[in-house]
Amino acid sequence: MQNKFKTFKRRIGITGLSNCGKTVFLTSLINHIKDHNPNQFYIGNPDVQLRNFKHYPANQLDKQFNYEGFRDTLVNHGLWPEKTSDYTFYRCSFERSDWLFTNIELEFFDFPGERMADALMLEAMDYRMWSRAVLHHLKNQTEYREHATEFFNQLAMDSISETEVVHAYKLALARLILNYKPLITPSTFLLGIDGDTPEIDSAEQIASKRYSGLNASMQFVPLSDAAMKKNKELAKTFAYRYTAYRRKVVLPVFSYLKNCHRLIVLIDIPTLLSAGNGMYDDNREIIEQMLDLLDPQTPIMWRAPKAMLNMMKMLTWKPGGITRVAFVASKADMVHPTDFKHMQHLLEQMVKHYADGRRFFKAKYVNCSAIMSTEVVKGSSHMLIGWPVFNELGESLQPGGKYTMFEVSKLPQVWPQQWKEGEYFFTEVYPVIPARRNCPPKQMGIDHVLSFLLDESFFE
Ligand SMILES: Nc1nc2c(ncn2[C@@H]2O[C@H](COP(=O)(O)OP(=O)(O)O)[C@@H](O)[C@H]2O)c(=O)[nH]1
Ligand SMILES: [Mg+2]
Repeated sequence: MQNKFKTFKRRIGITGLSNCGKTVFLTSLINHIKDHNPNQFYIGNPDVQLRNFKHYPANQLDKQFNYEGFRDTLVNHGLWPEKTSDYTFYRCSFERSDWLFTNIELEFFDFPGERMADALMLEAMDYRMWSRAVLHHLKNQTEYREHATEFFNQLAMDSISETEVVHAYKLALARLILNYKPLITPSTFLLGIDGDTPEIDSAEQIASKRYSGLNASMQFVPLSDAAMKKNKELAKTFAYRYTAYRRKVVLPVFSYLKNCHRLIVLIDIPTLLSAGNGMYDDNREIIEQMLDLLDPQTPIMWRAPKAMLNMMKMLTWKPGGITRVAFVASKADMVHPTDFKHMQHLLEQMVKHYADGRRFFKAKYVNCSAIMSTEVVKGSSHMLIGWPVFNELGESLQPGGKYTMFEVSKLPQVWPQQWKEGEYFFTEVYPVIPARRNCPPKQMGIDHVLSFLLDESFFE
């Protein structure tokens, strides 16, 4: 590191809905950078080697990405990593053999897409504006409205009871979760700051166990203008709790995100197909909202002065602003390889039209499997082999059991106009990962993503 003249320092956000594979993706990526084997992980061309890896503590000490712990869980327990925190950081430096004068330093920021549902709380949005926007959304979309009848009845009352209105709102949120609709706010109801998610249960049970706010005594829900007028004290209380939530949960994630230079957006196509079109719609909306929010309204051409500035003070962080986005179809090993082409098409159909209309970043579309955990059955186009997590009866199986053959759905060529939960089926498997610590797992596509993100034109 000492004998290089400059450092390529970039912040990279990794996002996607909870459970789409962010933690596994980053664990595998770090493993491949750290213990690089050019035969398994191409950067630019097969001769390029990554070396001199160093790990540094990230700025927020309580939000470190626990790479060693996650890898240990994978190898020694044969399990996928546990959820620990809603967002984390990982910072490292390394060199690539074809960059003679430049060292690389990256900070990864892994954060859940669900937080985008709180984007309404940004940009000078106060409690009243947030309430209006949420109620508008709830009222005008049938899939949302039908779950919120009791809540709207509560709002129409002359004197609103805090307990009842909070419970009615939470009941609506719980029903949305049970219908795979992740676009709900306050988003901690679905994904807590410790990374916790609700257990699958009745809507009543979920509503009584989760909070619509920071904690049990800091809950708030949206109130209509009329309801605020009639219930001034309650509106004041909710406004106070809203502000505390915004400061603690929303601002840290969004302000860091605005300073990122690259973004990796993971889209879990097997889960979207299994869950039905409601989840697809929400996931797309979440991605679009995020990119709208990140749009600096500055076409790439106008970034030249910034680029000059950056070249002059070569060792500081480049000014924030996302210039490259990798859209990743994750868990590709859950579909049959004969469907990889369709998988990539589905990914592009979902976001390309939107991304093409945004000129502030370059986009790439990649199928990825962070840890290839299945193999194909010779001669078949719909059978895979792996260690299933459940048997046909839905009972849990232990890791390290029998390698089993199972059938998976064929992917459609285009997203159907509508589809129901369970129409498509993919089998969850345990990870297959080498025990030797400097031997990274078999991957697909992550190297393309890293190559794309390390590349940069003058105007970026
Ligand atoms: N087959 C397969 N499953 C994966 C892969 N990556 C993630 N998964 C599955 O997706 C689950 C969630 O992954 P995780 O990285 O924790 O998701 P996060 O919530 O987005 O961080 C894991 O428990 C695995 O079941 C992969 O590369 N292949
Ligand atoms: Mg995670």
